[in-house]
Amino acid sequence: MTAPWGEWDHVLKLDPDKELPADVTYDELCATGTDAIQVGGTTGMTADNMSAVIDACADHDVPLYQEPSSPDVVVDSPVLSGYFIPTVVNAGSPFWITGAHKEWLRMDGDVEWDRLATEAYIVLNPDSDVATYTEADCDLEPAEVRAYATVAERMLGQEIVYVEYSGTLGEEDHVAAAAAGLDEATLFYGGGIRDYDSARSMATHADVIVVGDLAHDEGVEAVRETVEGAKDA
Ligand code: 1GP
Repeated sequence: MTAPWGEWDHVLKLDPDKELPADVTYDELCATGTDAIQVGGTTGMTADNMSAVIDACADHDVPLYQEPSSPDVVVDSPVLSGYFIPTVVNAGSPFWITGAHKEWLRMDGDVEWDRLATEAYIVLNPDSDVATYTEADCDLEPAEVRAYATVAERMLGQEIVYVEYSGTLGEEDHVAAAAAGLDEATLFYGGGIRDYDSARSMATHADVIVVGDLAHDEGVEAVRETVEGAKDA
């Protein structure tokens, strides 16, 4: 059976620590045509602010996933379709590879495994919060990105590989290299998608485009354009 994300082109990632523009509602963002909403962020995450965004999106039939950045912010909610559990394969600190996961399982012995999807990040923007936090080695050649993608899929059994340029548009040859390293995992790309063209070009390499800051900076129409770009690729 194909995983749901195997059918997706576009994901909207909403950061509970960031405001929406004054005239924008979560309802409108859920109705942009995006295939799924992911609730997550790197800094300022709490179970309360995560829950507020999850609840605000609950009445829509777009699939809703939480991406917890640490064990203490996992929200147990029936309105969630599931959870994306991130691992940063090029992290400098092992905490972000297996340490946080070990702490989570130590704290919560009753994990619903069939609601979890594993997601291997390759973090490539050295100026991003996620790179700083995880002490990621972002200085990678395309061949190294390709090898990391294969390690994630073949050796770590990850269902999703996520090339992450959070905050800036990435190098297409690095995204293409990740795609070349995968057979079965779904390739997500995120970072600096601001319009139709950037969505469309990254979607020629990645299976799924993730759009984040644009929703918080520009609002509904801009997000809708990226949905069109991702779907047209
Ligand atoms: C962040 O990859 C996502 O985790 C999206 O990045 O905020 O730059 O769109 P942007």
